[in-house]
Formats: sequence, C-alpha cells, structure tokens
Amino acid sequence: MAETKATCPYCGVGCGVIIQHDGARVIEVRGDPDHPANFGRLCSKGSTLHFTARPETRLIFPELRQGRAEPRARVSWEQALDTAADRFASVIAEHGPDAVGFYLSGQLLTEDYYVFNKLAKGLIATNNVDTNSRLCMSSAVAAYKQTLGADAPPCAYEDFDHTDCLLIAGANPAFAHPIAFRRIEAAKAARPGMKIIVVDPRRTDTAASADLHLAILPGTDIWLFNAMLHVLLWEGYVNMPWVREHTEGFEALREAVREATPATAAQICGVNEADIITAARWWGEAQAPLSLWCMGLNQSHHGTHNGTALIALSLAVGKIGTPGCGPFSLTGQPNAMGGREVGGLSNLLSGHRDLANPAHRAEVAALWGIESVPEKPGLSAVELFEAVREGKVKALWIACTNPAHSMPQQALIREALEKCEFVVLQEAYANTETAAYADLLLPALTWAEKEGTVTNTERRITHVNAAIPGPGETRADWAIARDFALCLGAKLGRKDVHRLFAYPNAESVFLEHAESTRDRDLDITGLSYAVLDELGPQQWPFPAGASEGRSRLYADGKFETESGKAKFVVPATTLTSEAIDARYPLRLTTGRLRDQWHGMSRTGKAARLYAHVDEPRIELNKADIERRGLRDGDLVSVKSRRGKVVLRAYATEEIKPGHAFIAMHWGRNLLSSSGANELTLNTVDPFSKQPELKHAAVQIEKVDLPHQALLMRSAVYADAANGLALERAAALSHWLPKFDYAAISLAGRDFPSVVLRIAHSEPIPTEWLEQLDALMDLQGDQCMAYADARRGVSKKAMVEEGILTGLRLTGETAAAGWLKELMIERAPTDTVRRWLFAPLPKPPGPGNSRGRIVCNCLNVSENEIKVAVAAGADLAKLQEGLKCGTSCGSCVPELKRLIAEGSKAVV
Ligand SMILES: Nc1nc2c(c(=O)[nH]1)N[C@H]1C(S)=C(S)[C@@H](COP(=O)(O)OP(=O)(O)OC[C@H]3O[C@@H](n4cnc5c(=O)[nH]c(N)nc54)[C@H](O)[C@@H]3O)O[C@H]1N2
Ligand SMILES: Nc1nc2c(c(=O)[nH]1)N[C@H]1C(S)=C(S)[C@@H](COP(=O)(O)OP(=O)(O)OC[C@H]3O[C@@H](n4cnc5c(=O)[nH]c(N)nc54)[C@H](O)[C@@H]3O)O[C@H]1N2
Ligand code: SF4
Ligand SMILES: [Mo]
Repeated sequence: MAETKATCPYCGVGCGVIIQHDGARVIEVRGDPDHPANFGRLCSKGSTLHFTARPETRLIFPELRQGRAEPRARVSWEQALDTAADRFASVIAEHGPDAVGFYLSGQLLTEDYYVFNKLAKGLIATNNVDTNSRLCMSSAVAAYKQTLGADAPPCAYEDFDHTDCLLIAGANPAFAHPIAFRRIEAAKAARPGMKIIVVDPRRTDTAASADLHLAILPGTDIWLFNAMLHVLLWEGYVNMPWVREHTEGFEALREAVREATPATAAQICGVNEADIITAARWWGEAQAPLSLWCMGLNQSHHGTHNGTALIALSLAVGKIGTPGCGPFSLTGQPNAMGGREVGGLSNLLSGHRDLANPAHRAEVAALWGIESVPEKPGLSAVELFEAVREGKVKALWIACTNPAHSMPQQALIREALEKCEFVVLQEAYANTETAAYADLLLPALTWAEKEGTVTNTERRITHVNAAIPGPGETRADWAIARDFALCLGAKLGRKDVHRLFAYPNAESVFLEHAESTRDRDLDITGLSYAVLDELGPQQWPFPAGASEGRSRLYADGKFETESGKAKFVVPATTLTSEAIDARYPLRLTTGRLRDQWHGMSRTGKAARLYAHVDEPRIELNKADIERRGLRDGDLVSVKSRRGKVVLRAYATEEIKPGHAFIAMHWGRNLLSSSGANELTLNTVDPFSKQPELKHAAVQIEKVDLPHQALLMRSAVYADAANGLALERAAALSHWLPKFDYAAISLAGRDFPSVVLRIAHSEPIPTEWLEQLDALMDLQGDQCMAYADARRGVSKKAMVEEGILTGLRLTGETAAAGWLKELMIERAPTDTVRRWLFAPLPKPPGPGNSRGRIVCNCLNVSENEIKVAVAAGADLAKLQEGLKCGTSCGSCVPELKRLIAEGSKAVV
C-alpha cells in the first residue's frame, strides 16, 4: 500500500489528507499529522472520502450530441475539442468574443483556474469568466477591498488560540468548517474565560455552544454591528489615536451610527437590548477580539456592507494583524482563495489586480506577452446566466460546478441552459443536474487523481498530489483548458497560441502564476512545488528569498489602499430584499448540513453520510406546523413567488416561529424538485454581485398525497452492496419527476441500501410499480408478497440467506422505520414473515428503534445517547461509555446539545 499527500476536496479549512492506495484505487484516508490546518484530524466528510472515490456514475469519455433532442454519444478527445473550438470560433466570428462565457468553480485547483482565465481574457479577449465563488465569497472580497484595500484575510487559525472574544456572524462552523470548530472548542476548553458570541437567526450547534447567541432577524446584521459600534463609541472603547493614524472615513460612520442605539437595533434585530450591549462590551474589553463570518453575511443583497460593518468593529478598536485579532472571513470552497488570487472573477485579473485599472491591465498584458487585456467588465454569475437566457451569450463553458442546482431561481437557469446554443460541461460525474443540459461533456480528473495547488481560508498554499490515475479518458482540468486553447487559437488564426499555452505540466502553470504575483500583496515568487514539498504548506505572502510565509497581515497598520490607511464604509441599512407578508409569511433561509456537500455528487455516494439527515426536509418551529393543522413529518407544499416544492416538515427548536430552513443539498437527482433554489431569488449585492441565497419569503400548506410507497434494497454481500445501491440510485432518479413527491437516499453502513420514498396524489399505476420492482430487483422466488387490494395495501419483502434485503410497501408505510432498521441491522427475518402476512400495518411489539445516528464514525444513535444522558452521563462519560464523539469529533456539538436538553428535561 502506498501513501500520497493531498488535501480534503471539501471545505476551505483545507485539511491535509494522506491517501492510502494501491496505485489503482483509494483504500483509506487519514488526516495528515504534519498539515498545519488540521494536524491529523478530519471531520465526518473528510474521513469518509474513500467511500466516495468510486467508479459509479463517473464520466469517463467525452460525450457529444448533435441536436438537443439527440442522445449524447461517445467521441474522441480530438473530435470533442475540435467541435467545441468550431462552435466557439463561429460564435466569436459572428457575434464577437463577449458572446461566449465561462462559468468555473472554487473547487478547481489554482493551475486550472489560471489557464481558464488566460484562455478567456488573454486568447478570446472576453472577461466573461465568472465562478461559483460569486455565490460564495465575492461579498467578502468586496468588503476586504473596500476597507483594507486588498482581498487578503489578515488572520490565521492559530488566532483562535489567542483571541479572548470570538464573534461568529452568519456562519455555522460546527457544520461547515468542523476542523476549524474543533480548534475553537479546544481554545475555549483551554481558556474558558474566552467569550464566544454567535449571530445567527437559527440556534445552530455553533450557536448552542456560544456564551451569547444573538438570534437576530435575518438580514439585520448591519443594525447589530452599527449598534455595537454605537456602544463602543459611547462607552469609550474606540481607539481614537489609532483610528486617526491608520484609517479614513470614521467621522461619516460615527455620524451614521448615532441613530443605531441598542434600543433601536434591538427592535429591528428582534433581540434584547441588553444582549447587544453585552456583546459590544465583551468586544470592547477584549485584548484580542476576532470575528469570523461566512454565508449568513455574504449571501445577502447587502453582503458587502455586512462585511464592512463587521470589519469596522476591528478597525474601531485598532486591533488587527496581532495575535488573536482581526476580521477573518471563512472560505467556503477548498480553493476559492486560489481562484481569487488568479483573478478568477469577471472583474479581477491575475495577482489581485483589478480589471478596471488600466495599469493592472497593462501589467497582465505584458506578462502574457499580448497587446492588451479587454477593458469591458465581464458578466458576473447571475448576469451571465441572464445574458444566456436573453440569447446574448450563445456558447457557455461550465467546469466543476453544477449551476442547474446551485444558482438561485432555478426556473430562470433551466430556461437559460435550454436556450443556450452550445453548452460544454467539464465534470467528474456524468449525471449531475447540469449534465442534462450539456451538448458536450468532458471527463475531468478529480480528487486523488490530480496535481496542483490550493489555498485555504488562512492563505495557506498546499501542494496537492495525484495518488492514482483517473479512470477512462479523464484529463486534468488545466490540461483540458490548455488543449482547448490550442485548438481554438488555431481556428482564430492566433500565431502566438503555442507560446501562450506552452504548459508541459501543472507546475509550469504554477510558476507563471507565481511570477504574476511579484511585488503584489500576495507575492509568492519564493514558492515552487519543491519548496512546498520541503517546507510544507505555506501562507502567503512568500516572496523570493523568504524562508517562511507570513501568518498575519497589517500588523504595522499599513493597508493596501492608496493612502495606506484602512477605510470605514457607511453601510446600507436595508434589510432583506423580499419582505414577508400575509401571503408569504415565513422567512426562509438555506444552508448546509454537517455531512453533505453541495449537490451531493460525492458525499451522496457514502451511505453513512445520510445517517445524520436521511431525507430532504423543511425545518420549522413546531408552532408553525401545528398552527396549520399539520403534524411533524407531514409532507407540505412550500411556495415562494418563484416556485414550489414539496418537502417533509420537520419540527425543531433550532428555528424560531415565523422562520424556515431548507438545506441546499437535495436537487433533481435525488428529489422530485430542485429543492431550495426553486424558491430563492436572484437579487444581487450592488458591489459584489453576490445573490441573496439566504433570504426568501415563503408559505407552507398541507398537501394531500394519500398514495404512498417506500422501496428499499440492499444486497447480501458487502462488496456488491455499495455499487448496486449507487447504480440503482442513479437509475431511480429518472423516475422522480413522475411523482408529486419522491426522494432517494442511501442507508446503512457496510451493506448500503438505496431508499426511495414516494407520495402521490393519484393511485400509483401498477405498471410503474412493476417497473420499479424490476429496477430494484424485487422479484423472483425470494420475494414474498402480500396484497390487500380492497385496502390498497401491498407489501413485498426480499429475503436472501435469511436476511431482509429488499422491501416495497404501498398504501401503508407506518412500519417503514422499523423495517428500515431491521434491514440496516441485518437482523433475522422471522418477525418480518409474521408481519408480512398479517393484515396489521403496524410493526409488531414496542420495536426498540435506535433512532437517528448521531455519531457516524462509531455508529451511535440518538436514542442510545438519550438513555445514557437520562442516566446522568456528561460528555466525558458518553465518550467513555458509548465512544461517541471520540473519532472525528463532528458530533461533539450535538452531543453537548443533547446533554443540555437532557438535563433541562430532568429539571
Ligand atoms: N458540511 C458542509 N460544509 C461545507 C459546505 C457544504 O456543502 N457542506 N460548503 C462549503 C461552502 S462552499 C461554504 S460557502 C461554507 C458555508 O458555510 P456557512 O456560511 O457557515 O454555512 P451556511 O449553512 O450556508 O450558513 C451559515 C448560517 O447563516 C445563517 N444565516 C442566514 N441568514 C442570516 C442572516 O441574515 N444573518 C446571519 N448572521 N446569519 C444568517 C444560517 O442560519 C446558517 O446557520 O461551507 C463550506 N463547508
Ligand atoms: N440555496 C442555496 N444555494 C446555494 C448556496 C446556499 O447557501 N443556499 N450556497 C452557494 C455556494 S456558497 C456555493 S459555493 C455553491 C456550490 O455549488 P456548486 O458549485 O454547484 O456545488 P458542487 O456540487 O460542489 O459542484 C461541483 C461539481 O464539480 C464536480 N467535480 C468534482 N471534482 C471535480 C474536478 O476535479 N473537476 C471537475 N471539472 N469537476 C469536478 C462535482 O461532481 C460537482 O458536480 O452553491 C451555492 N448555492
Ligand atoms: S473540515 Fe472536514 S470538510 Fe473541511 S477540509 Fe477538513 S476534513 Fe475536509
Ligand atoms: Mo461556497
């Protein structure tokens, strides 16, 4: 067995992983003990990466279709790239370079990103290159630039160990940045006096572990931050000498926050005045105040000002650049930072340069050896898809992102993709929602197969290595961009194309990128793959001659603005772009679950990652469910002004009355609708152009879907079970649109099962059920069946080698939970026989249900934990007795919550 060092391809924490493999397949992963982001730890997603590195549904050959109605057929790479170049060249010839566009991803490696940018901005001469980072980090980028002058998060993870007041606003790191959160937990345990304040409308696991949770109304953060500044001013915490020497614009902001008294803000934000004052005092008294933020602030139509208002709190007390201090934006994707460095947004250029700046354009043109870089700003994500929809952009190249799932207001995105004359999708998997619209699919290498670099949240660059070769004809993303550039350049008659794209390997791209950063704030001219291998991952800047990167920025009080001073910005004080009203009375927000990643093309392949949440749902307060005559677990129709979805209502105390939450993960591959983004709206922030994915007004209503069915299937042998479950899940997804509600998930651990839940307004036609049976292999001698036509109930159970391996229930699904557990636990099936042929729909006996799995690593369920808590167990006892929370630690916040709830119940 061999070992190769890489990073986890999920979140921006950027944990180092060691991939254990046999040269052909990934066998195991473990945390890299030497990596400074995680020191050997991995969360529930990182530690299950080897379960996702599987061949099912991988895209392995280029596929092309001639017309929209035609099926795609396998073609050679040569034919694929030649066709793409022809189509792009003819659009460019006829309609100009701005009639084509590229939509990329913060999950590409820096090298991939760099080549794509040069292709668009240097070869084609269009700035229409945007990325999913527009949905993610662009407000943070704009906020840093407006205040500090450059897009540079000034902090480092080790600041968690030095801060004495941590303000987490609009972020749920317990779920979204778990290893960073482990470091925060450790810091708090070591120094219990450290204060943690969480600003989030929901009582997330992050919020539940805070000293102070400010459950503000969505969209009201600026009022809160302004009121905190008001208190800081009033109570003399503002460091006026520092502010005078190192900043500009304070007077205007001081004037603006005069109105923002804690009392006024308390009204607007829906929290206690006293809590706002407490938060401000903790911040003001802190030796080292640190703020963290993520999508709760960025994904807003005033996301940039959410950021500048938060940054102002650090500047006002003059605490930035020293240990434990500063405004620290959490990066979502593993390499959103790398993308920003190479200028991967339609308004940026390589090396943190601005397209709007003529000197910057000239520098980049000189670097590339071309006459000029186009001046006209490119289209940002929402604008790009709008231009596609309006027919202005006619050829679109999409790489490493799934806009037919992740963009807001899906109805418009579908329309755009349907209309687009030529859609290219460069993907690792063949069956994403966007793949359905692609005229040309290009197979990409993915994690464990590709080499390059990534930059994490704390500006740390890691050299990522390939462990195994990719399957079929997959190629590296940067190489696909290069090969296309060469092909297109020839058709455009560009003699210089071979010079421009003479990249023999990934490192040659990296070195050119490094050169482009010379004398810029992110200067990395001192880095090469060899240096990174020798010294380990390094933070930028790392100029030529340096021996280590810099962990913090701006300690000298000099900023990247023209005057060298940081700037205060007077923020907008609007709230959400869509207010609630009588028709749409609920405030919907969207976000992440602990164990799933975005559109689930990878995490959705590991059965155990469904144990935490196994069905898409809308989370609501119990009061809102009951007020509508509904029960927890009922299916409801959720409507916004843009669309409608059917989801299961789930009652939780995490959500206040009047609010709702839908996780962004489930889309058309696994659900009968597009999920959250059917409902969201595409209003954007005026500076960052980031859409407001966090706020929409919705209503819920009862839906009458009396015809229900549940199908489940696993296999007798473990080695076959996984592959079969994944293949069946992929085949089932074509069935989803037929039903009013249908959802696919996986269940189990070593013997994964595929689960299909259906609810329909009309009786489910018998021939559909027969076809589903065939697809699930629920037929033959080993399949026992019982039907009560009069009551519309039918039951089918597959028993192989004495084990329940398949199930289909229609009409009556009350026993579903019990049977699902039987199947997962692979219990003996005598009881099943009795139940099967009895008219009783209910499970026999009390049925000691284990309940939801909380600790995924060690397979410990909620009910087991609750029993132990009721018997007086604290965290240490739980960890000792049940072993839960002792491996990756991702469930520790939830364990703490269950303990807190348990002790409340006892009192
Ligand atoms: N498990 C998992 N981890 C991930 C990802 C994933 O898909 N799965 N994706 C990664 C990516 S790309 C990103 S960008 C990050 C996102 O990481 P986070 O931003 O931390 O995660 P979200 O759940 O999107 O949103 C965070 C919180 O914002 C809150 N919020 C909503 N509206 C408001 C508001 O008006 N004000 C405030 N203060 N809070 C609000 C929500 O209730 C939510 O709890 O996660 C990264 N990590
Ligand atoms: N409602 C709502 N919507 C949101 C958000 C939200 O909070 N709420 N968050 C937004 C944010 S912050 C983000 S970042 C986006 C994320 O949204 P997307 O970018 O659409 O999310 P992914 O599913 O991660 O898409 C990445 C795709 O790349 C493919 N892939 C994996 N590895 C490789 C590779 O090496 N090469 C290539 N070419 N392809 C590869 C994967 O199979 C996957 O389909 O979603 C946004 N949408
Ligand atoms: S915290 Fe988890 S998801 Fe994020 S990089 Fe580390 S292991 Fe991967
Ligand atoms: Mo993101």
